[in-house]
Amino acid sequence: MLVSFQQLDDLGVIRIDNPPVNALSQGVREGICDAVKLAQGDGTKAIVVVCEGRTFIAGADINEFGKPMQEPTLPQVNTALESLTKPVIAAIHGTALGGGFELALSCHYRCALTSASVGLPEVTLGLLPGAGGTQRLPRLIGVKAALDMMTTGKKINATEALDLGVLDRVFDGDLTRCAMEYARELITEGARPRQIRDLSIPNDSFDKDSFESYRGQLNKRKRGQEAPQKIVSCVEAAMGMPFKEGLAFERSRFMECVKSEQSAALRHIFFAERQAPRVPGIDKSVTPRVVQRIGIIGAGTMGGGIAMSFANAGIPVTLLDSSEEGLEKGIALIGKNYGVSVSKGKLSEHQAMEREALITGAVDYGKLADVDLVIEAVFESMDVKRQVFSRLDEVCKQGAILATNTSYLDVNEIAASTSRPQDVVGLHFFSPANVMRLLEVVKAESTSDEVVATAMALGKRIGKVPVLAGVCYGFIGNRMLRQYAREAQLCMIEGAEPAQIDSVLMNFGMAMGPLSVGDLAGLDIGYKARQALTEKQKGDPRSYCIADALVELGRLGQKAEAGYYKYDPETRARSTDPVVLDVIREQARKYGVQRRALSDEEILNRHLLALINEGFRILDEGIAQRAGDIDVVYVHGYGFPAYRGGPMFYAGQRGLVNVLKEIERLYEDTGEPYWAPATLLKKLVAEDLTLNDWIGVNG
Ligand code: 3H9
Repeated sequence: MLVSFQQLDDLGVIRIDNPPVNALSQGVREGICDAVKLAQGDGTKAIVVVCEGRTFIAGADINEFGKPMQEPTLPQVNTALESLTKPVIAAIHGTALGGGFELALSCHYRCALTSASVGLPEVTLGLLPGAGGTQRLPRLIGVKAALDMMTTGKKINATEALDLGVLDRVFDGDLTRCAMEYARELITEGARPRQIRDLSIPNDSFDKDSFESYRGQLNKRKRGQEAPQKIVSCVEAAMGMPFKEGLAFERSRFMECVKSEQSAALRHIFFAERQAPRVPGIDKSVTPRVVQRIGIIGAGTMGGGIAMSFANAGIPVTLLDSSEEGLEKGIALIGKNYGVSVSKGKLSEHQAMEREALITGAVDYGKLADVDLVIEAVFESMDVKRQVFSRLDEVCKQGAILATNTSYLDVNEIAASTSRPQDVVGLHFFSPANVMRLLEVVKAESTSDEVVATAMALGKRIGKVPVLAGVCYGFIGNRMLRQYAREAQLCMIEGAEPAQIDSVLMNFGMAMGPLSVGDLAGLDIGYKARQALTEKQKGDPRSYCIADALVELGRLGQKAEAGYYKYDPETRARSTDPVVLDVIREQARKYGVQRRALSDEEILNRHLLALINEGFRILDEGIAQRAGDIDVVYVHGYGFPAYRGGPMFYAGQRGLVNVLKEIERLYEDTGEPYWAPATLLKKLVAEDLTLNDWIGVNG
């Protein structure tokens, strides 16, 4: 039974039981309405609302969005609860999120376990709180605090909620018992139903200018997103309209959001993230290995960041470097990074110390004898990697997993340098590794299912989104990036300035433009990698000649204060550099490229279509398990705007027929093999299928 009502002496208990997270499906909403009717009619003096399982209600049922809405709606449920004529107390454990928190706000009193938290994460789904949250929360805690909670979507813990006045009581122990005691206390005191809708927001708490400036900040913080601005409008309405009208205003903005492409995209990412760690081919009987201690080889920026990821999850790490000096530098950088987190208030001194203490330095491979999993993060050279892995093969215990953080190299070849290729896997972290959520788990030919299952489980344990990838040059993310980066170079040599290219992609919503990314990472990295390739492997010289010429001029990017842009040494502000424009023109002359003006539309299309076409190939070859995995890779590893759902979802939104037509046109215009439309894309269009249909067919 999804919802039950029970009378216990003078108290009524509404109990919700809809695993896994008590989402407010239609059945739950109906059940609550029925329970409210019973509660109103019986002889009880107060009503307690509790949930079974691991959490209070985690929100509306996200699966229902995009389908026809069924009554009773959540605002109707909340109005019914709020209108009860005896005190209603929400008893919260786990997380009361979204519609779940809004339901709690419709109760007259709120109590919670100290371990609980509350929040309105709708904005992360391209939505706004649509069941009275935008109207009730500002009445309860004031405009600024309510706006901050709703536009960031961040949860607050029970103590903060108590301080803000969101909760009336917190306790440890048995929640239902404590909540019932609290309810009896309220009855004894003669407490009345306390409806938030009757509270008023002081008129002077936020004026027109404050709203304008808040909107301006949001334009930067939530660039391109519609829901945050609508949240501000709803709160303005809460200040200017009677409650009922405010609710109607909120409802219509909410419905606009539900129907928006942005929300569809963010909901797609929500489910894709949760699906990504699942590997259908692995038998259910396969259990992940126990991982208690990690070894990391290479104390550089990457190795240090990986070490922090594990320490942050409470897992001890042995960080090994080939030199004492390298190790000291690496450990010092980790200390500095934790220091920054403390100074920003993200960690307490104590937490930072605890985490640092979990990382032990070593220069002797013997110290890795007992680790359960070791990750190599050394220089990107097959010779070096092979040496490291044969050494690991000698020192690591049987059953230890040997992982490489390589970005491009062949994991099969690395595995072959050990006597236990079944235990070798790629664990590709993204820089900065302690921040970026993506983890590509690269399955080589011999990698065992048990090792893949362990890597997926471990990735989740350290808060990453693990995505399975097959072996190929660059796996999923970097293989696609190559196509995208090529278009940036070609657009430049054909006539666009770096600033135009970057601003087109920023306006689309990318976290950074491709050329700014190059400057940040350092242009020497790609340069060095190219030096190791043959002319044939390097491909069309027009796709790297400008980058090479800049490096040869010492323009290595931000660290040299000069790359595609020049950088102010004090402020690091970037500006266009005429020297770069000269370099571009010179390279165009050298390769006989006739320069012309490129439209923003052309630049955007070429970059996105290059990603999409390669994405289809990757899917067809089985390098990625599903289109959603590719989207997760691009959103969490490459700054693709989540509100556009990732490149594959975006392709679907544009219509696969249109995408194919545009790629065919580029192929016709250029004759370049990389613009040959991907076979899978052609097949889907020919059979009038969507990417979802294809996944359905191929499991
Ligand atoms: C809303 O409330 C709108 C209202 O303002 C207005 C309405 C009119 N619905 O994350 P997990 C599934 S918008 C459906 O792995 P955890 C999830 O897909 C909503 N399903 O667990 C997964 O399924 P599966 C606002 C949901 O312990 C399973 O539950 N609320 C929902 O790591 C376990 O999830 C939110 O945005 C849902 N609402 O984290 C909260 N939530 O096993 C979204 C979860 O088949 N949820 N599922 O893959 C969360 O943030 C996390 O799930 C939570 C638990 C913190 C609750």
